[in-house]
Amino acid sequence: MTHDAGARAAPGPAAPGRLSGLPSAPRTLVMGVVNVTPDSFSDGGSWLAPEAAVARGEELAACGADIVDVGGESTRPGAQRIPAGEELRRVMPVITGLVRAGICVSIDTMRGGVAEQALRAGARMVNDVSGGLADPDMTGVVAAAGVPYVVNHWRGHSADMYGKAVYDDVVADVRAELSLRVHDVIADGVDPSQIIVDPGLGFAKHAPHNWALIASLPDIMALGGPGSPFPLLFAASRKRFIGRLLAGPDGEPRPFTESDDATVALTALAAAAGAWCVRVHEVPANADAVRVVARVQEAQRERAAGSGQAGSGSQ
Ligand code: PMM
Repeated sequence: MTHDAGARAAPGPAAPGRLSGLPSAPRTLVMGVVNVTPDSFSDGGSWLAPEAAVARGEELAACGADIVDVGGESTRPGAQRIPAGEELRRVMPVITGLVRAGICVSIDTMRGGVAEQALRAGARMVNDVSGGLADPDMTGVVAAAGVPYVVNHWRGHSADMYGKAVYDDVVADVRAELSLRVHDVIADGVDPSQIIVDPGLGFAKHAPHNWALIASLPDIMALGGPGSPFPLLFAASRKRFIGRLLAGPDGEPRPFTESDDATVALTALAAAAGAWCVRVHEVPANADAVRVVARVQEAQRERAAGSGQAGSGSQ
């Protein structure tokens, strides 16, 4: 499968509002997931051997992933933490292999020390599902490196997160808590232009909370203030609330491997709402979806400008 060469490396230091060192494109980006874990919800155990994980990352990039997200610690509901040494042992050979292959790598970790070593090995962005809450060292590492940083909405570790899934108004509460996190990571020295926000679908959230947040993505991006929305990472791929929605007549949730079509539908909706990037386990159909949405948005702009000519020659 071939894809357009729409993504290009951001040249030199980032202009204000640009994410330093990451690909950019006139469309939503696609992040492919490689979980180097035995127990992640949807791909646990598949890519535990470093060679298999590197090959998977290369495959994701070849079929359209702009960024490959490498994680070594499962955050599935109920997951227990692993030691930092084990996390490093899992992710480092994979990051090194993917960087050597010229792939843009993101490190998915809650630990500052793991982020630091991953960045030293060539990772270009830190994806911290705890938004800086799990490790007080994280923001210092990110600030010193000046790399893009995902601030995810999070209320606590996976072992007991559903006990914390209590909201008055989930959209207002997530907005307020994310806003506080963003304020605090900036106070710790993180460059505001390198912050990406994520509503944290599934993290201390039941299905109705996730759907409400998906319906309100522009409200989350608007945390960046009038005229300068934060880039938003949308990570719904294969999550349980999708399987629950698509349960069969017996009430059994649809297995995650059969929720990839629904993930593509959500990708299209998120892209249409202005998401900066979608994090997905299966890339090709999502890479197609973000291109379709971008073309429709282009047609909307053409019509708004009064130049909507069918058959003008562009694809
Ligand atoms: N979810 C998972 C892992 N990493 N990162 C971000 N930014 N947002 C998420 O929602 C997120 C994440 C867990 O999903 P997986 O185990 O299927 O990868």
